[in-house]
Parts: sequence; structure tokens; C-alpha cells
Amino acid sequence: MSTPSPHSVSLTRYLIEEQRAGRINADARLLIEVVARACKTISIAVGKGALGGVLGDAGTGNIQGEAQKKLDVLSNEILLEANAWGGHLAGLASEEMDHSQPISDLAPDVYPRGNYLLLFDPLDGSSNIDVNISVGTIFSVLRCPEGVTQAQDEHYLQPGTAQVAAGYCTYGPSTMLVLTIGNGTHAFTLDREVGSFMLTTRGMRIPEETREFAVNMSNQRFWEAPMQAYVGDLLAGSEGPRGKDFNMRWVASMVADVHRILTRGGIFSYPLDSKCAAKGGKLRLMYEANPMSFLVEQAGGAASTGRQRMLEVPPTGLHQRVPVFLGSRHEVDAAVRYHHEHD
Ligand code: AHM
Ligand code: MG
Repeated sequence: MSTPSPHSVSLTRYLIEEQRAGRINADARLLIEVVARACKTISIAVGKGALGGVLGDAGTGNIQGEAQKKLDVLSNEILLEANAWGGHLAGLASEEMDHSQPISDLAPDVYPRGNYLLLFDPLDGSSNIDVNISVGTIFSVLRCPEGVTQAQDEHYLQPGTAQVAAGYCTYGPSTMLVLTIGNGTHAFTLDREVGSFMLTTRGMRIPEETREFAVNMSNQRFWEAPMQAYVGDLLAGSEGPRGKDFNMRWVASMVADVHRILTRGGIFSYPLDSKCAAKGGKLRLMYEANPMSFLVEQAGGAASTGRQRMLEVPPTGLHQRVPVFLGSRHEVDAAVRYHHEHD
């Protein structure tokens, strides 16, 4: 059999081959295909920009009290509608919805119920929508616990190690889907003419060492002592204890920042600060930190809260927030060391 030529493997083919190898079943394959299809629809809406009449505020707020953009609401609806009928899900939960939705509530007696739970941040990086900077969709797939007929919020509270699949779609100069089903992290680029995601990087690897960090520096005065010490030493450069000069990048779209790190290395952090301490952090464990940590670990990187491996954090709430450090393994280890030494 001939080897497929570069970029000739579609997402569909990749998933069928993973199913044949016994690493994914038909329902999980269908689920991922449906999420990818929804992401294509979101990509079209994002790409229209002002011409689509989708920019600006929706005039509503989400459970976390944040103003919703029109595209936040639209992306949420696209993902809900796409996933309701397939028969592969027991329920869905979204950063933009107060509570999870059992499939039976979405379409009583119409759609069959499946065994998976889907969690998503429909459009991450909302503050960048109106200024034409990359935004993205993040998703995580869990199994519905056995014997549960009506999936409720509590059934989603599983640690990140229980994820069956995770991924994101970045809507940038090109639209890319980055996916793991626990067998490496792979990148697919949307071929806009054909309408298919094509495998463009098999087995992404994050370099273990880096000279690049990503953080919102304007929060510096609100950080805890370990973070102050850690970034202080990064900024001291080759003269300081780290002995090398660091560069900084901050897109303020987690999907874009993590995509850069998966591509060329770096450390991404959204640490605890006195503004978000009462909530536990800024980023959400179930919709952002866990799926990104699964992708990063599968690419040879590391992910931590600064004090604990991210994927082992026991969830206590659907919208729980956590501090996040992820990326190049040795740099995440260094950040964790500062937390141990300065606590
Ligand atoms: P969102 O889900 O409401 O868009 O918020 C999450 C985003 C991340 O994408 C990004 O890393 C962070 O918030 C940016 O925060 P800041 O505005 O403090 O730079
Ligand atoms: Mg988000």
C-alpha cells in the first residue's frame, strides 16, 4: 500500500484509522466530526466580521457576570444544535450556560441519548472579536458515568485525566483544529475550498526548554509572592539567576497563545491574583484548563496550577476557576519550583 502524500489525510480518515486501531469507538468518532463541523460553521461566521452583522455585544451576561458578545451566543447555539441530534451525547455543558443540558431536555423523545458528555467554551478570547484578532473554540469530552439516565452538573465533575478527547479550533489567518484522543496531539488545517480539515502536523511536540513566556503583565502588582519572584527572575534575563534572556508574547486569546506554544514552545500562565483570588483564578478548569492541559501533555509539555498537576485537580463546580501554568516542560517545572520555594 502506498504512503499517503503529505496533507492528504482528512480528519475523517484520521478518525476512521484511529477507530480501526481500537483507540476510539464509532460514537466518539461521530462526536468529534460533529464538533469539527460546528467549528466550520463558527469559522464562517467569524470570518464574515462586520459584513455578517455579528460583531458587538449581545446585551446579555453569562453565569460568571461577563458581558456576552453576539458571536459568543451564536457559537454556543451552533454547537448546541449541531450536537443535539447525533445520538452520541448524554448532555452538554458550556461556559456560556448556567447549567448543563441533558440531551433529553433539548429534544424530548426525539433524539437518542448517547454515553458522552461534551463541555465547551464556544468562543474563547471574546475581547478580541471586535478587533479582528484570533479567537477559538475549546472542547472536552468525558464519559457519562454508568447507570446515569439524566446527566446533571455533578456528573461532569471528573478530573482532567478522565477526558476521552479534547481540542480547540483557532479562527486565525487559517482555521485549525488541534485534537487529542490520548494518542498524541495533531493539527488539522481547514481547506476552505474543499471544506475539509486536513492533517498538517502529526504528533506536535513542545520543546522542553524555552525563552518565551506569556502572561498579562498589567496584573503584576496583584500576583502572589511565588509569581512575583518567578517573573522577576525571567525579566532579570542573562544577568539574573535564570541565566538567559526571555521574550514575552500575550495575545489575550488563550487558544492563540496555546497554539503558539504547541508550535514553537513557551510557557503560558494566568496565575492567581488578588483580583480573582476569591473565584480561585481567572480561567475555567472544565472548559479551558483541562482540555488545554490534555493537549499540552500529549505533546510532551506540562500543565500545573503551580501547586498541583492540572489534570489531577478534583473538580468541585462546573464553572470552577484555577490558576494555570502550561507549556514547555522544564519551564513549567521551574514555575512550580518557585511556588514550592516561596509559599
Ligand atoms: P473568555 O473565555 O471570557 O474569552 O476569557 C478567557 C480569556 C483567555 O482567552 C485569555 O487568556 C484571557 O481571558 C485574557 O485575559 P486578560 O483580558 O486578562 O488578558
Ligand atoms: Mg474562555
